[in-house]
This record gives sequence, C-alpha cells and structure tokens, in this order.
Amino acid sequence: MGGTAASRALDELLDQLEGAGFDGAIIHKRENIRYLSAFTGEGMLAVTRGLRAIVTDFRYVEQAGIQAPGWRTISTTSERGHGATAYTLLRGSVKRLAFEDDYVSVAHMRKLGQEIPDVEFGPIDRGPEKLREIKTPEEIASIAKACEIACAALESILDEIRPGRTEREIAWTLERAMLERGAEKPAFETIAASGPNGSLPHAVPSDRKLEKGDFLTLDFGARHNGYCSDITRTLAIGGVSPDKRKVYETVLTAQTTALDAVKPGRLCREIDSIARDYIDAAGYGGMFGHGLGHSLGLLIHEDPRFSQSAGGATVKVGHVMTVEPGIYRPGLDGVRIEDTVKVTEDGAVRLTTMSKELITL
Ligand SMILES: [Mn+2]
Repeated sequence: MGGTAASRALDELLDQLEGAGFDGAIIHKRENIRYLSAFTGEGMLAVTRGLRAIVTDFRYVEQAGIQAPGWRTISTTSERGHGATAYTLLRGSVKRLAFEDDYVSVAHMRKLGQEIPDVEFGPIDRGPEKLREIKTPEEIASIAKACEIACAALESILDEIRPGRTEREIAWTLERAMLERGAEKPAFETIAASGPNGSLPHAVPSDRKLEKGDFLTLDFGARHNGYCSDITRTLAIGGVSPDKRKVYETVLTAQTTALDAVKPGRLCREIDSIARDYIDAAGYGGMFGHGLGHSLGLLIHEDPRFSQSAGGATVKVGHVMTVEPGIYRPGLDGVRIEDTVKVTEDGAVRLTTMSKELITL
C-alpha cells in the first residue's frame, strides 16, 4: 500500500494490540512489512505507539528510506542481528510484544528471546492478515489492473494456441504476454493442463502436445504494484464431444450461480455450497474436490475462503475473492472456470472481464 493507507493500517493494528495487552509488535512476514510500512524489502518491523522502525541489512537501507520516509531505518551489523538491533530502540520502553506466531520458527523465537530480553512475547494471532482482508480502493485498483493485464494477455495469444503446441510453450507465451503488458511477474506458477492432465487441479505444464478434442485449462495471474490477479479459462482445442461440452456448461452455470449469490452478509460457506450442490446434482458428485475460492491481495491465497471449512466467516464489502468451481474426471479431462471479483454493496463485480463462453480454437 501507499504511505497513508499503510499508516492507517498500522494505527488500527496498534489499537487492536493495545486492546490485547501488548505495547507493540515485531513483524517478519514480507507481505505484512509491505502492508504496514510500504517497504518492500526484507527485514523486520518494530512498532509501538512511539516507534516505527525498519530493521534491515545494508542491502535495503537506502530502499527503506525511500519507500518508507516516515519510518526510522536501522541497519544490522555483522555482530548485531535483527533482534539485537531492534533492542537498541526498544530497551526499557516495552513489556509485551506480539510476534507472528504462525511464521517465526521455534529456533528463531528462542534467538529473539535472547536478543530482546526482559520482554514477554505473545501471539499476534494474524492481526495484520485480518486487516488485509478488507481491501482499500487503492489496493482494489492494483488488483483490477493485474486482472486487466491477465485478460489482455490471454486474448492476445489465442491465435497461437493450436494442436501441436505444448503446454509449456503456451504457459511461457502467456507469461511473456503478461510481462509485455506491464506485469511485474506472474502472480504464481502458470498452470496449462491439456487433455487428461486437466484432471490435476495443480498440473505443472508439460511437453504434452495439444490434440484436437482436448480441453486446455489455463490458470494464471499477473502481479501489479505487488498485488495479484487470478483467472482460469478452459478452452476447447478443435471441437469437443457433447459429453465434454456438458461438463463445461455445468461448471459455467455453477460459477455464474455462485457469483450471483455473493452478497455482503452471506456466509462464505454457503457460496461454496451453491456451486458444489449444483455440480453434485448434475451427476458429477465428488469431482469438485477443492474449495470454491479464496481471497487474494499481496499473496495469491488469503483469507477469507469460499469453502466448507470457512466456519462463520461472512462476505464483506471490500473483499476481493476468486470463484473457481471445477469438475475433474481422472484419466479423461478437467474443466475449471475462475474469476476474480470485488465485493460491493450490490454483490460481486468481476475484475476479470474476459468472456466465459466456450472458446474453440
Ligand atoms: Mn485461484
């Protein structure tokens, strides 16, 4: 995020931490560092009401000063690691600090405990991640741009997809098209799965050549301003059989029905059920074996999820979610259709605007 939005997020985090009896926090996850300070390098944040410090090493000192001008940047030395460096600023002023308990290893925590003595550490309990669930307009604009790049990239390479081309060639061509349109990099490893490989939801692109009658599933995304997009389209190579077309239409109806159901206040779990029940009732029971979708932002997979295990999580304005049902038939084929959407008062608005009608190449 930019400086002002990041600063608001930090104030909110500190409010919450104070409520939980903490004086501040140390932050190690790179995406949380970026979210709270706008600094994109590696290191550690040490934050209290009176201190906003980036503890980093020589490689990033100048960069931190430029990206996070309101912050104090302090460098580690060969004798003094991140914890000991932070301690020079924290000494005497804090009793309890929160740390990322789902990230810092036991060994790392033991070291931090030695470097920052007389301080009690407690779990931050995904506080930054919970703030990251609701996107600012600025963040949504970055995700929307990443979606636009991904859609334009696929449109631009459609005439290069034909029988005889390999999955790897298609994946590489698609990634190059995203980079040419301004992507910093792909948001994740591009999936290009054809024919029977399509039944593997996370297939790695292979040297398999496309054949007439195949489905080709492309699951990919771009990164823009650090923010991800995520889209899947399944294409038909030559004509596909009526049996395959029925699979496609079933996934498409499940996807659009679930999209239409996305409304603030609804349980995330219910949105998953809508797509799942439709696919099961159409005769493909058990062939949609993953969650319906996930949030995304600085990471490709964030909370909340459209999933049966989403508990009491509800849809909220400002969420950016994927909706991506699929049907996977081992040994035969697979179809998945995915959009990235933003949640508004009126429901889901697609950010990946590319057509979902079956494209035959
Ligand atoms: Mn996805």
